[in-house]
Order: sequence, then C-alpha cells, then structure tokens
Amino acid sequence: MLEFDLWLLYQMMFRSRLFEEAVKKQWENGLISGEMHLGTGEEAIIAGVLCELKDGDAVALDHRGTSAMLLRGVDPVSLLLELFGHPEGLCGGLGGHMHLFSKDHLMASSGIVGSSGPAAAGFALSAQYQNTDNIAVAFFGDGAMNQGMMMESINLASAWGLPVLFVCKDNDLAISTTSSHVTGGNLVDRAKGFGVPGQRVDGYDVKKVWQVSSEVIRRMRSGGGPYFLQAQCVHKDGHFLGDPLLRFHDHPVKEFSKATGPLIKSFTYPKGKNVVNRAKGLSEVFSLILNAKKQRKTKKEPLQLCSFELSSEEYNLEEIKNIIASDIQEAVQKALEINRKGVK
Ligand SMILES: Cc1ncc(C[n+]2csc(CCOP(=O)(O)OP(=O)(O)O)c2C)c(N)n1
Repeated sequence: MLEFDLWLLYQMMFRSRLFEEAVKKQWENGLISGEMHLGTGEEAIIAGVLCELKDGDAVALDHRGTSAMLLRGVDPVSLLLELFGHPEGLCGGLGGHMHLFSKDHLMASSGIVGSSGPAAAGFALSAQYQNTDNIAVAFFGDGAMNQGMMMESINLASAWGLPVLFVCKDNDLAISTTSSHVTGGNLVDRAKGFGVPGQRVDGYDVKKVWQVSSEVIRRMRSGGGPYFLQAQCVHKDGHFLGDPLLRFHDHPVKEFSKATGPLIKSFTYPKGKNVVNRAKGLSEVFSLILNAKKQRKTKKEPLQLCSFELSSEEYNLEEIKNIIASDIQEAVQKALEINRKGVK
C-alpha cells in the first residue's frame, strides 16, 4: 500500500473477522475436528502488516494463520476444505488449520510454537541470497518469545542482516499461563540485546500498526536488517474454540459440577505440594477464569476503533460490509457443497 488507506485496512479486517466467524460456525456444526485457534481480536496487527507486503514477500505464521492466508489471497474455498480435512483442501486436507502452506503465496503456518522465527529467517536468507528487495514476516505470540528457536532466529537475523520483521502478537497469555509468570525482562529490550531494533505498538489500532510497519518495511527493503514489533491484542474466542476458561465463565454450574470431583481429588492427594501451595494454585486458576471474560470486555475492539475513524462521505460502509459478507457466504456454500459430495 503506497498511501495510507483506512478503508482498505477496514475491509481486510472485516473480511478476516467474517471468515473466522464462518469457520467458528462450521466448527460448532462439527465439520472441523479438534482444536481450532482463531485470530479474532488480532485483525489490526495482521492487516496493518500484510497490507505493506508485495509479491515475493514471505509470511511465516503460527497456529492462528488462517485469516492471514485469506488476506494474502489464498482461495477461501480451498482454505475451508483444508479445515474440513477434505482432499481438495489447500494441503490435501492433511495440514488442518495449523499446518497451512502455499508455495504460490510464500506462506507457511505451523503449530510448533516459535517455528515461524526460523521459517521467516529462511525465507529472508533466500531473498538476501537472490539479491531481491523482498522481506519476510514472522507472526507469533508472546509465548513463542520464550522458545529457544525464536531467540536463535532473532540472533541469526541480526548477525546476517536478514530482512525479517518479527511480529509478536502479545495477548499476555500462552494458553492459560500469563506472560508475567514466565517472561523475564522486557521483550523489546530482549530483541535489542541481539542487536535488533524494535518497539511496542498498539495492536488494536490498525492505523498505528500500519504506520510503524510501513516505515520499517521500507527500510528493510533497502538493507535495513531485521526489526521487532510487540503489538498488544486479545483473543476474543479464547485460546481455542471451546476454551475452558470461557466455558467456565459462560456455564459455571455445568462446568464446575464436572470439575468438582477432579479438583477435590487433586486437593486431597496425599503426595505433592502442601495445602497452602495447592490453595494458591487454585486461586490462580479462579482468577484466570474471572479475568477471562472481563479482559475481553474491557479491551478495545479493533474493527470498531477503525470504523469510528472512517469518513462516511467517502464510501458506504454498510454496502462494503454486505459485499464482503456475500463473498464469504458464497465461499462457505461452495466449500460445503464440495464437502457434501464427498471424496471423488
Ligand atoms: C514447541 C511447542 N510447545 C508447546 C506447544 C503447546 N502450545 C500450543 S499453543 C501454546 C501457547 C502459545 O502461546 P503464544 O505463543 O503466546 O500464542 P497464543 O496462543 O497466545 O496466540 C502452547 C504452549 C506447542 N504447540 N509447541
């Protein structure tokens, strides 16, 4: 994107949100099996960075990569079929939502936490070797910053001057472990310790994410070396669909009655930590449950924040939303139809 275009950014975010809502519906209908990690809530980070990329740039993704694939142009029908485990899916139905790959788009995702670091560094090494001005982006969560291979990638990217933009989508949680429990120091300073400049950015504000990314990516294309971005976000649908922290909140009686037995058993188990420690552990779990919903309510909503800034004189927002909604609806219907017909 050469010039700032808030309308384009909003459309990207809205497309991403609607697609993931459609995925959620199919997961609830039982068409997608296993865990399903959505990126609802991190749209401003994804759209703000991706809109600055051009052909030949590569993107390495974590376990929430579905919508980034969509926004880079991967066919939504093949994405949905992949999630259904159908042979006509993007990766023959064998990758599922966590292991997506598109050679045409130079994109790969992985469920191995931290692995987007080495993948992006590899893509960037290839761009550097071929003397192009292409860059690579690594998207990952704050939990991945405590993974060795991520540190190794940041180190090598610095030592070799690789054009990698490391984007940490910081929701302060790794499943149910809060960052403050397991993370020493400050992440931007940690990257600086490897010689990689970086900064924090408001991950709810697409305009701010775009401003920083566009400037940094422009520098990277002319040999500026790697950069580190730490952007705050919240995962509106929890760690994965059916996240127990949110389930406990939504259906306390049902969920607590299921958990009472195991909780009593673990509390009265004769071996292990003393009662004070066990009580402390339990209170931490309860406070996580209590905060799970509160956090999602108090955090900013990236789409709403962006829509407040759009000038109604330029375009008709409702019209644009309807067009995107019918595009997504069409893709879902097509994927369902192929899936219904079964395997040829
Ligand atoms: C190497 C590795 N360790 C552990 C896991 C299990 N695991 C899956 S997601 C996750 C949390 C990752 O947290 P973060 O990187 O902050 O991403 P988020 O889910 O918050 O987006 C963990 C520990 C894994 N998939 N890979």
